[in-house]
Amino acid sequence: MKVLEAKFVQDFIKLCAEGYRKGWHERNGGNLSYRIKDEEINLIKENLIDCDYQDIGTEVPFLKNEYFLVTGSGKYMMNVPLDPEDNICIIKLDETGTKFKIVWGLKNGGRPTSELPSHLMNLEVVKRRTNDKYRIVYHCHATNIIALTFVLPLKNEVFTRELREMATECPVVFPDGVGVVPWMVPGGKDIAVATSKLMEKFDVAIWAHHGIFGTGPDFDTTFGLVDTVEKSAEILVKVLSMSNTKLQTITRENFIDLAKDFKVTLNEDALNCK
Ligand code: 2HA
Ligand code: ZN
Repeated sequence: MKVLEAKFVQDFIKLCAEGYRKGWHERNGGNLSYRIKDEEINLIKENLIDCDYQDIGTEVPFLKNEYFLVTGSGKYMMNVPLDPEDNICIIKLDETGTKFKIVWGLKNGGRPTSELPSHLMNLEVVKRRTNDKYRIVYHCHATNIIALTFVLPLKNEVFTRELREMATECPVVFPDGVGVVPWMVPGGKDIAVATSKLMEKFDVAIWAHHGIFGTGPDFDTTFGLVDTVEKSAEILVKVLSMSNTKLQTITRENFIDLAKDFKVTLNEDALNCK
């Protein structure tokens, strides 16, 4: 099978296009990675090429020998559907989990996303945490979430409570809440370590004054998660723009009732935070 005919590649491209349509990917902003299943790589194996290994810039031994589909560094999400082979690539990790090689794509040269250390460290943490279920890490520059990082305290429980309060389905979509990374230099190991620590607990990490990282088992769930978080952030921005007091809201007791009916366990720190 040709690489571009594979369902996971089509789904990857669709997410890039949808994120761009949302306005979350100005210029080369944002990136996406997918940990490819064995049966998926077997379908396209005849198209893969060999080349030299390069350093990842961090260690991810739990992902050794695995294959990933990732966006290219400096590439625009806008262009992914128009010419996938120039904008995305498949990489394979070596047997130590410290090096990668490009085995397909980036046909005019280039490197995987500048945030590769964050993507791989997050994918390693969530692979372990979910017993192999989670395979996607998506980073975008969602406008309203970024705006909130200038006015809310950069605390996990505050962001979780504020976002949850804005949309009834939030506690069901992200019962564990969201984590927040203070402003850090992007692209390196330090921010990757800080983000992956949060991914031990949360499916969402917000980078102050920068954007959001979401993770999940498949493309729709991961995109839906980020979309829900950003929708709540948009409502909160509108509420804060109209008034600094709420006349009514979803109360702590309401959340407890919701959690009981929907059979989810809500993060207690956020529930008790006022
Ligand atoms: O330009 O979003 O964080 C890609 C990015 C870096
Ligand atoms: Zn970014």
